[in-house]
Amino acid sequence: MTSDMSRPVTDTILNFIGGVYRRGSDGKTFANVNPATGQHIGLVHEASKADVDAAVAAAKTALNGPWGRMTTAERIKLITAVAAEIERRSEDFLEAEVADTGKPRHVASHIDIPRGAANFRMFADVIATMPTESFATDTPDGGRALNYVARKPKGVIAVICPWNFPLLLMTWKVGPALACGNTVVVKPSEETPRTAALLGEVMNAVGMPEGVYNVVHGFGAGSAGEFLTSNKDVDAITFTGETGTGQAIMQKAAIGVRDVSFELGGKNPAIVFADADLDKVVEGLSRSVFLNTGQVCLGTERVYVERPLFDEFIRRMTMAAQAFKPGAAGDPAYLGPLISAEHQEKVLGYYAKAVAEGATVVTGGGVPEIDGAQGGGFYVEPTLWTGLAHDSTVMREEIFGPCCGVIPFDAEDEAVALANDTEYGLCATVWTENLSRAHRVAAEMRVGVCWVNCWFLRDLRTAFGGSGQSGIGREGGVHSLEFYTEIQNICVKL
Ligand code: NAD
Ligand code: 6OD
Repeated sequence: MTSDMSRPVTDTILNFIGGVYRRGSDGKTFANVNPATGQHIGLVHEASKADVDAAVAAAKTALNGPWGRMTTAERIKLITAVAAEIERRSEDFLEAEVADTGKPRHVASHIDIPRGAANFRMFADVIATMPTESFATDTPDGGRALNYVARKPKGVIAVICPWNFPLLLMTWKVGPALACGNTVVVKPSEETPRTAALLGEVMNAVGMPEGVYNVVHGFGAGSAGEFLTSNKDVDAITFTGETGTGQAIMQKAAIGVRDVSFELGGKNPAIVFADADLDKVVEGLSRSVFLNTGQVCLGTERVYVERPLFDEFIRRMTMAAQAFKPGAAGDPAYLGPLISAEHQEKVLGYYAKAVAEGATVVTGGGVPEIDGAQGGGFYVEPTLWTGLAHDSTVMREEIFGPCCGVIPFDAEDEAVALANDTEYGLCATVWTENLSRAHRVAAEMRVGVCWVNCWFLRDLRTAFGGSGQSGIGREGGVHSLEFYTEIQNICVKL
């Protein structure tokens, strides 16, 4: 294996193993593409099986080395320093994230990068204040025993990430994993390797012991993703991505009966009641449908609107959709590209399917005309459909694009039944000014998260995750500690 200390986020994107940047040992590379232009902007060095095994070995060694011997206070200090260093280098992270995803700078600077830092700081705080359980137990001989809980790191955690919020979703796992004393091997998406690589520089800058944080680049099956999940020294796997990929990873996790935490796909509904404040609804849904060009697992792709509000809702949402300008880089109303040509083709396939299934295309439905360098980018128009049957393909399958189908309803129980009629269960939004109805309907939603009169309003202490095929387990606040620690009960006879 050759080592190379050159910057990982220029045109050469390297693996980070045992504190050192490395090319892949078998010399394979793949192109890094800017989705806003379609241009090749870098070369990613793919990790071989030997490289992935070396990363896991480095992570295992670190567990038994200085990292494993540190006090919680020492670890918290380092993790807090990571947060501060991300903030100090926020412009570098911003540049890296925008280059990989093509997303508007204002999205990355308001969401992705600040959350990258917050994910470390928040879990350092959680671990610092976490109580443990204890019981005074009566014993059969009339004496007493003390039962208490010791929380230990689980070991080497594999962190497998998607491309839509690369730094945010990666650090959402790495922050708590490190706070709990584990070490990690991260496999970022092949589409978005830069911020994971850049985080290696941050780790070295703050003096994180080598091997605590490792990054291997590559693809899924037959590549770094599968090499990582197949390595028996990986103690647990945390994954964010498609439900089908989760199923493949679960099969690997079964070998050695390893624990998994999964955040998967969704087909999230919104229910809009006639008593809702339409200004709030349009503001909220134009974010939940179009933010990040619809590439948000929490995004809304099904909207059920109470009939008296339906026409006005469509009129207002159409104006909101048309206000987005695909490709106008720098503008606050800029709608970025989809992540790849392949994803653009998939989304356009659904656009065609919607028409074939009888949809009325209220607005959008195609590829925008864009001049200049961005003409080569992977853009689609923000799109609204009416007239679709509830059981049409487009209303059932996750599209992951800037689009939604809108269906009218007449009664509350009808809306609840329609919203819950899905194999997914990630999130829902409910829009009403009626307080009793808000609580009643929210409680009936079969989802991990239900937002009322808002969307993607995050408090990192809350349980986050999906029901049904949207995931396994919950992360966030103390819930993350359930996954990233092994609980031991110690019983002391007094
Ligand atoms: P994906 O499942 O295609 O890929 C995710 C990661 O898994 C990538 O790093 C990929 O290389 C890796 N991978 C693929 N096959 C693998 C295999 N067999 N073994 C090991 N690793 C493998 O997902 P994506 O296209 O990157 O992301 C979009 C999907 O992610 C959407 O379905 C979206 O809903 C979901 N998502 C869910 C959440 C959530 O919180 N629930 C958040 C973001 C994205
Ligand atoms: O905010 C989070 O913690 C989180 N996991 C967001 C997921 C976004 C999906 O695209």
